[in-house]
Amino acid sequence: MGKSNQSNYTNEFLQKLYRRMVLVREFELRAIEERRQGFIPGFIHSCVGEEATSVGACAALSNEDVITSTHRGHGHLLAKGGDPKYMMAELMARSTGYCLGRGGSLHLSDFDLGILGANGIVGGGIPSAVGAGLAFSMRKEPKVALAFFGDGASNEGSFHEAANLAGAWKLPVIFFCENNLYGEGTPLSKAAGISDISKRAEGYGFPGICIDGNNVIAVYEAVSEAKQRALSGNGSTLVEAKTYRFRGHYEGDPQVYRKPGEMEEWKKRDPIPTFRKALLDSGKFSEEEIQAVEASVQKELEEAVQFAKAAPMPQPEEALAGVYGDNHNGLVF
Ligand SMILES: Cc1ncc(C[n+]2csc(CCOP(=O)(O)OP(=O)(O)O)c2C)c(N)n1
Ligand SMILES: [Mg+2]
Repeated sequence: MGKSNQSNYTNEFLQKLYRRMVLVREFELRAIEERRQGFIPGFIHSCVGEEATSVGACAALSNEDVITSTHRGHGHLLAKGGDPKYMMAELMARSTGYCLGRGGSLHLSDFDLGILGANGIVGGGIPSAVGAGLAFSMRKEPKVALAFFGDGASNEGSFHEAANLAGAWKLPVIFFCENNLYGEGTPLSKAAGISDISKRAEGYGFPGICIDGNNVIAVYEAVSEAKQRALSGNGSTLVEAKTYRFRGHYEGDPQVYRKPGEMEEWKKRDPIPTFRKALLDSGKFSEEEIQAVEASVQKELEEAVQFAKAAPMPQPEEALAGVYGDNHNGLVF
């Protein structure tokens, strides 16, 4: 049995991976539609096309492990077990959202699930993950911190400084680069002198590996190995997952920068239909079983949207809740 072969895994695990990928995709499409109808203020940076990276990576982590996310964070949250109800409510600026409706898409977090936060600052989450890794190391806790970031973020000083410390101190950190070939409208070839971000790991004294980010099993296996390395005291790993986003950098992006035919080529490798076909071809799942999973996602999302729309916006008198120390004014985060 070769590596990255789904026949090595239980049906329950495979179904979990498939359901989570469908949940991420459908959450994004629903959020885009709700925004179009005026229910979601602000920007949406969707991760449509990149579902295998978040889902594969988080499947290798436990609740105790932590992640830091990015501006394209919905998939990271859902993959780590984030609740679509509180996410949708936050996107709709409702008081029942993850941040009581004050943060929106870019500030989703759930500390109980080890989700230290989405982040509007490119590269901003990486040093936080290294800080968490340092805490685990000092307390001798068997946990890892995984930082999601993009190819664009890997050119930021924050990445290099954080990676340097993680290498020097052999911290239990997984640097997980989602290389979708672009930072906003700038192709990686115009922003860096290398095409494989994973090569940068050598400069910091830990391994870097490059994988197919559209293959959820390959992602899961790479992160599992990196986690094992970290928990054995051997320090960090840089995992570079090559992938592609199927929508604009943000909703409304005219996308004039894409190469002709590039999208069509990547769509042939769409992570969700590819995995769906593999599940059916394996004979482990019937078409009806797969459709039941897909229907259950739609039901969950419908409930999330209704939950969000039923809630009020935050009221002006609540503005200071959660700003100072323990003074939450009775509101619970
Ligand atoms: C420090 C900082 N610089 C610039 C920006 C504007 N900006 C937002 S997203 C983005 C591109 C990030 O590209 P990448 O890291 O590859 O992530 P992707 O959007 O491709 O997922 C930029 C430049 C920002 N938010 N923060
Ligand atoms: Mg990018």
